[in-house]
Amino acid sequence: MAYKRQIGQLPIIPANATVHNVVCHYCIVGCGYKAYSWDARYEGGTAPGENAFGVDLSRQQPAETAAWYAPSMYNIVRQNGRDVHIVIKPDKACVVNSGLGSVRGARIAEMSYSRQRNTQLQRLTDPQVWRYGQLQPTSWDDALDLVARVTAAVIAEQGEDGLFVSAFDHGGAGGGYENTWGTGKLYFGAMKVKNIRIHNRPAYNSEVHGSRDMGVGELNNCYEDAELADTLVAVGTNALETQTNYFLNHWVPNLRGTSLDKKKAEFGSEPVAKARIVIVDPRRTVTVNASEVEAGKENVLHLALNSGTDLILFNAWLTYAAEKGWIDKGFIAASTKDFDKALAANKVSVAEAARATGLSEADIVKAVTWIGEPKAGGARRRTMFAYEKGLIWGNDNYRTNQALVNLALATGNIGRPGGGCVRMGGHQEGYCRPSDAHVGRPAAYVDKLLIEGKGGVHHIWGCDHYKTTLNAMAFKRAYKMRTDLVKDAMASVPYGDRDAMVAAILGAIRKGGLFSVDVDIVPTHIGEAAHVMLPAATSGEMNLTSMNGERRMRLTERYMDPPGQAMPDCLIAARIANHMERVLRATGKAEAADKFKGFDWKSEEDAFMDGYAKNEKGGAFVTYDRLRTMGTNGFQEPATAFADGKIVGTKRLFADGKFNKPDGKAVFAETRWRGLQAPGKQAEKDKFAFLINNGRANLVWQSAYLDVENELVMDRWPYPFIEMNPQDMAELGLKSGDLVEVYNENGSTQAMAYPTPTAKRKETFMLFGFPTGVQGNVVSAGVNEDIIPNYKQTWGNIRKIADAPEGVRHLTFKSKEYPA
Ligand SMILES: Nc1nc2c(c(=O)[nH]1)N[C@H]1C(S)=C(S)[C@@H](COP(=O)(O)OP(=O)(O)OC[C@H]3O[C@@H](n4cnc5c(=O)[nH]c(N)nc54)[C@H](O)[C@@H]3O)O[C@H]1N2
Ligand SMILES: Nc1nc2c(c(=O)[nH]1)N[C@H]1C(S)=C(S)[C@@H](COP(=O)(O)OP(=O)(O)OC[C@H]3O[C@@H](n4cnc5c(=O)[nH]c(N)nc54)[C@H](O)[C@@H]3O)O[C@H]1N2
Ligand code: SF4
Ligand SMILES: [Mo]
Repeated sequence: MAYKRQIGQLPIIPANATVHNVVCHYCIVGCGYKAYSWDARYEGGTAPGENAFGVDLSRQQPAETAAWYAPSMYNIVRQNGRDVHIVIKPDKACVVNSGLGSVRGARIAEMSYSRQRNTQLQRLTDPQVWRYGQLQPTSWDDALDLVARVTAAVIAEQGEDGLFVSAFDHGGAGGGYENTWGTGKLYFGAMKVKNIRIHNRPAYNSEVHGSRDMGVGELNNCYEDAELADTLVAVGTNALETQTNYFLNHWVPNLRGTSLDKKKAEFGSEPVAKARIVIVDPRRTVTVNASEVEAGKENVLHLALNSGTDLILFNAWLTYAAEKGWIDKGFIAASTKDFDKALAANKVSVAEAARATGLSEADIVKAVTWIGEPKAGGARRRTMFAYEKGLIWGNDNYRTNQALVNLALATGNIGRPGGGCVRMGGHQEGYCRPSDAHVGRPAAYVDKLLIEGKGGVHHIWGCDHYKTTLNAMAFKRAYKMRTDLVKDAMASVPYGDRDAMVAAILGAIRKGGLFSVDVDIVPTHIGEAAHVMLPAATSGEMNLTSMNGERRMRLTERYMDPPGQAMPDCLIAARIANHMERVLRATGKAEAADKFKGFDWKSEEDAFMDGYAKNEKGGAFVTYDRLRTMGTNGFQEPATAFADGKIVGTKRLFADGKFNKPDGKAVFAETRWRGLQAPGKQAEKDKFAFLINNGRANLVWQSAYLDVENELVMDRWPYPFIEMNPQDMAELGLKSGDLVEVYNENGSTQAMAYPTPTAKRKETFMLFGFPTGVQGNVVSAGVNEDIIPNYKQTWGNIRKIADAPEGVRHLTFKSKEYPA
């Protein structure tokens, strides 16, 4: 029984509704939306002059009309203290999505805080502190005084290395240029914090050091390149589910052949045809299915390689392409270095690669032929390489990333139309911080240090390690023990006696305790351990800038009030700085106090002007006002000028053949294959029966922090699914929907068995980061030399826990694929 919204009628958007620019705050794609709002006491009419669409709504509208919205796009929220109707619908004029929504983005409105319609009432409204055995509401000044006093005391005793930080580094909700600058100025400007980690990995590093060290920034093309390419190569990205409208609006036209006119216009006499696609992924995804339906099976090559063996495949492709002469000699000579050296070091035969990957030699050759063989008349084939978490969180991240960039450079595909070697992306981007050079490389393995009892105070910004980190079970065990020590100490003194309270907390910290401050928008799982919870405002409740996967920067305008006392993260960071300054000055530390000056921002715009405008390349051309007029199309970073009332951007990086190196030359890398690289992974594979591959599903956004309060999502996925081959299920005595335990030496978790006939024997795929079953519990602590986690290569055993529970019995276990 599917969930149905009990809505019979929706209000008509009046002609005079207020319109705000919105960028969907979920995934990297950053689809354009418009928020229409108007006073809750009235609505528009059906006459063309009475509604925002300017059409006669008393008549049946045509298919695919834009004069329409769905119940999920509607809510009643507060705006400047008044109730307003709000409709947040995809913007047809946005070049990113051309009016498409997705099963996530089309729910922005119903995922907003509304006391009137009881949505997202879980949102944090007031600062909370641990008092009398539980979290209790308080004022900002009271909460921040405690945070500043404990933080200053820990620093006095342990130095700045005693302050541990976990922080988002991205755009969209829980990020944006304003908020990365706010947190960055606090921890890297006022302080030089070294024990800091990013929201999705246990250290402060890059997901793509490999590409960057070669001089190749990772978001180097534009979405249009996917419409122009002859061949698309997708590595470890399930784009239909995870970069949905990028795939639907820019890949599918090329797969269908409907972007041929664009190709002809761009390439003149060069032969063009609809795209072929090579998909490298150990499992058959719905992206493979969709590509086959749209392009025809003959144009899709799914390489279902053994988990973690991408590197040797890419080396074999490079070797083969070079032998065949399918390389761009002119480009290699003019714009790169060390090609011959890398080629010699990385030499791998097709036969060797076939053995390691489990693929057929014929398929390996077919793929590289699609990638590199010149077109009729000798024109260079245009190939776009795209990768995401199957590579980034995969075996030997650094070298695998480099091996793919090697191939893209060798075939002359970076900086040119129809090319690119790019991350598909996760969240939007919005990174703007003072230098992180003091962190060093490799950066501190923060989770490990926390487990070992290091540090005295932990500030957490918009991440929930209890659901999303690696080695999560060990992390939670240690974290709970350490924070419980502090809670027990806090219970021993009256809360109002601040001196005694700080002394008690410090006493517990000396015994191994940890004081935890969590800045979030909802109660988190790690927040169960927190002593202070601070309520953040999120996208739409503040003005927020970010860029998408083609560096397209936009401003999401504030269209509603934040809940209660919630504030933008940048202003929370500023208020922490203010309190640090005050506390330090009061204790006679004037010099230390002075470092916390410069946080007198009154609004997020102040933070933007202090951060982005002064520090980012092209930032001087960008203001809120200018972004507002650029609407949902914005411009592509970096900005290069402001002319004729518009910010001028950059369509592709490296179009001039100059890369991010002092001499402008990209450097080929030596990327020898070394098997499963992270310590302990091979032994885990040898010991346990099942691959526990893991990742995302279309319906669910990240750790389901908002979805937990959404019936549509929780009705479909009350427990995380684990896709299993039906024969494996039969051998374990499992029926559809039965609950299983997944376990290994790292820990255990649970999931709901989802029969998947296309799944390979002994290879499962589990939804990651889910509140009712955390896949990270069974992911080992093994990382690469830059402390990049290896979530995807995990092996474990599976056993039945129980028959499908009540909440599961009504679910369908049909195939997720759609027929041709
Ligand atoms: N096993 C396994 N683990 C993984 C991965 C995997 O593939 N497999 N993937 C990794 C990846 S790529 C990622 S990105 C991470 C995600 O890991 P996390 O970043 O820890 O999880 P999220 O659910 O994205 O969001 C974290 C929190 O941000 C809060 N939040 C949202 N908006 C705001 C805001 O405006 N301000 C503040 N202060 N908080 C806000 C949410 O309420 C939520 O509690 O997981 C990583 N972990
Ligand atoms: N619906 C939805 N969309 C999202 C998100 C979400 O939570 N929900 N999160 C966003 C974020 S933060 C991120 S980082 C992105 C992630 O976007 P993706 O990387 O596309 O998502 P994942 O499902 O984590 O992993 C992609 C694929 O990697 C494959 N894989 C596993 N092991 C290997 C391997 O050894 N080699 C190769 N080649 N592939 C392998 C998996 O089978 C999986 O199909 O999605 C973003 N978009
Ligand atoms: S594809 Fe991504 S950005 Fe676009 S609507 Fe969906 S979740 Fe939002
Ligand atoms: Mo991510």
